[in-house]
Order: sequence, then structure tokens, then C-alpha cells
Amino acid sequence: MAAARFLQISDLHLGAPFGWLAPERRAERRREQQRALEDAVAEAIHRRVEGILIAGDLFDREGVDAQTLAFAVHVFEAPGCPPVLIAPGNHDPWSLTSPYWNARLLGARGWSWPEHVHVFTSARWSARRLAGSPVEVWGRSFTTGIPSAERPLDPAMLGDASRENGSALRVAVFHGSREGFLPPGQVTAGPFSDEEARRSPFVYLAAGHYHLRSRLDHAGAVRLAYAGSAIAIAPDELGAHGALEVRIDRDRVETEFVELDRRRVHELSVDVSGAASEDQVDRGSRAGCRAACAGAGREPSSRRASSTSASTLEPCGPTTTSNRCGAAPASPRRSASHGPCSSGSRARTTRTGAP
Ligand SMILES: [Mn+2]
Repeated sequence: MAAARFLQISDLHLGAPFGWLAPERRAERRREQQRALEDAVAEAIHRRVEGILIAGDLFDREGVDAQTLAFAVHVFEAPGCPPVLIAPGNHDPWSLTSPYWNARLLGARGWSWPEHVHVFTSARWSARRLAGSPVEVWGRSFTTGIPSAERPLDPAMLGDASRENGSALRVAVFHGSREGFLPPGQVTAGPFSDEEARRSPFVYLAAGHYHLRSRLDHAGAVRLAYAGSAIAIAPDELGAHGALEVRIDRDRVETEFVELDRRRVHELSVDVSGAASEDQVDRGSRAGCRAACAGAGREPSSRRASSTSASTLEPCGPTTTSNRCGAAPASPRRSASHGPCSSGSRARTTRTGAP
């Protein structure tokens, strides 16, 4: 029996524009994004974890629209939702002008985060003890005006977190860049080395910022992990996306992947040499996408079915493919194609309640 269990998510990027998708599919992807967070909360309740750790970039930007803001503020009101600990990232830093982190600005709209949601509002590490648990969750925030080159795990930055305090198990939730593993296209923010992570006073570090899942093991246990973006946010975020269930014991930490994104981005090459029209290019890329879905054991469906079945997903669309190929349909070439394909055969019926 683990001493504590958490559900870790990060980089949801609520309010992201999804400009890489065809205009008619962006709203749908935003609904899927919100459903992924509803599903994460449902998973946390179902798995009876002690808390939900959000390691930054819950929001894509400071100026999110009112619907997105309303959704986020209310999603954690689900009955049985455990404590939620949020460490803002470089996309949603804490600031006085933040419409979601500043309680007064939020209150002006008549909203407030539920009592059990705790937001770390300082770049200095601070702790939150969980009632009835041996775990102390330590977090920090990105804040506007603080250089993102600041090293969060530098011993000078750790402050009180390094002080001896008896028997508490310390877990960290933060946003930062593991040096040497920066994915292409991402910026360095809050850098740290493996050595700093290993020497830190935390039994486990829940990290956000990198959108692909990865982990750092030490002495046979997971010491730090990125859950990756909860759903694919950009066309280069291939593979499965979701959350991590983190099980913490005195001498052992394990993580288990929990899939949340019902689609996957596939990268495929389609031979369009000989294609004489934009239409032929589209047909070729659509066939390639169908083949990729079939290869992944997934059924591309051309129709909407019931709202709880796995076949609700749209087919592998030629969405970005046609954008990319359409520019020069007359010049035969091999073309890389990114389209979100149907990915879900999760058996569990999910909540579809309104925010
Ligand atoms: Mn991010």
C-alpha cells in the first residue's frame, strides 16, 4: 500500500488556438481538450488519489476567453474531487493582472477557485501539507518579471524545502526544463540538471513544460517525471498523451500512464508523385491517414455516433495535409502529413457534463 498517490497532469494549454488544424476542427479540438481535463478529474476520483498535481501551463495564455475560464474554475467542483495543487508555468505565470490567478479579478466575475484548489503564487518554494497524509507538496510558480533562466533546483533557491523537518515525505510540483532533453521547438524555462534533481530534498518531482512524456530514474525508482501535454497541442506531439498516476512509498516511487487524449497525431509520408490535382493529393493523403489508423488498430469512422462511444471520433482528416499540400499541388513531391487520428477505445463511459 503506497504512502500516497497522486494524479499528475501538465501542459493542458486551455484556450490554445489550434491554428495548425483546419478552422472547422479547432472548436472540436478545444472541446476534446476540456473533456480531457474532466476525464482527469474523474480518473482522480475513481482512483482515490490524495491529490491532483498540475505542473504548469494549465492555460495557454493570460488572456483566455471567458468560456474557457469558466470551465476551468468549475471543473474541479466535481463531487469527490481531491485537493488540486497548481504550480503555474511559463504560459500561465502568476501575476497581479492574471484573470485566473488573481482572486480579486476572478471575484469580479463572480467566480472563485474551489477551497480545495491551491495555487502556488510565488517563485519561492512553499509547502502544502495534505490532511491525513505523510506527504508535503512543495511548489513554486513562474511569475511575470522573473527571468526564466532562474534555476528552480539550485540549492540557493530551495530555501526552506531543504531544511530538516522530521518525517514528512516531500513531493515537488513545478515547471522547468531538464537540461540535455529539450525537445525541438520548445524554449528553456527554469532549467535544472539531473544532478540538481537527484540532490534535491524531494522523494519525487512532478515536472511540467516538456510536452512529451519522460522520466528520470534514480536508485531503481522514478525520481522525476514529465507527464507531457495532457492532449497533443502541436502537430509534432506524436504518440499517446495523458496523465500519470504517481505512487509514492518511503523507498519507492512508481508512475503509471493514464491515457486522456482520444486522438493521436501521426506523422506519415505520402507519395503524391503523379498527382495532377489538389484533389488527388487530398485523396492520397486521406488514404495514408486511414492506413496509419488501421496500423494503430484504430477504426477511422466517418460519422458521429453516440456521445459516449469510442466511435464518436472524427476520421483521420486531410486537415493539415491539404493545407500543406495545397500550396503546390502541381509539383509532385513526398509530403509529410499531420492529422489527428481517432485513437480511443477506452471502455469507460465518461462524464460529459457541462462546466
Ligand atoms: Mn507547455
